[in-house]
Amino acid sequence: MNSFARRFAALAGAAALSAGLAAPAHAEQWARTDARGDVTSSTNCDAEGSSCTDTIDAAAKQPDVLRVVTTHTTDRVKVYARYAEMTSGGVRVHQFRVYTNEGVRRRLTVILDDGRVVYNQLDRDSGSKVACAGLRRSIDYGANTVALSIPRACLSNPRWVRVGFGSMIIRDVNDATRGYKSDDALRSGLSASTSDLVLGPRLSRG
Ligand SMILES: [Ca+2]
Repeated sequence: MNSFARRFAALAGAAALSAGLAAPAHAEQWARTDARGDVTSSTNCDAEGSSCTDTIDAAAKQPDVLRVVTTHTTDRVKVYARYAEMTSGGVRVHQFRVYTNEGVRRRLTVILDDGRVVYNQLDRDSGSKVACAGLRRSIDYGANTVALSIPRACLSNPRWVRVGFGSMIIRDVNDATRGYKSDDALRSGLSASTSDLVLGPRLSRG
């Protein structure tokens, strides 16, 4: 995983644990309308793509998430996101974060380079790979949508899950200092370097 994705993936720790203790009502499906014009632009990063200067770029249409729907079915955990606009150019990262009632933390990260999938893997927070057959993805550039799903069996068949989702566009994979643009589907405003992807409410198996 490159440093941008790793940074996006990191910083969980105590925040994730405390968030896991404060979950509201159970549900099989949960949806949120995300703010329009809340893409975080990260610039002037260090050589690792960290310690950037983060600002809101209200004019950026990519990767501006407008709507996210998360679903916990009898056999899969799913996320669906709709964007203001989505093209296939450049390097894009979509990350689906899952936290379970057993304290299992996983991330499904999909990285595309000009529309070609170059990374599609379920990982632990540490970054180590979790073997999982049956990961699914559907990316529709006409409808501006991304849908990802993980079999429950790859998550230890949880009683409930909490889900986060976000996307980023890397400006130059050969120059991490140039930074990236990102949007957390469950948070309005700055997100890039402040904390991990926000988790939604508990979703019981439907
Ligand atoms: Ca948004």
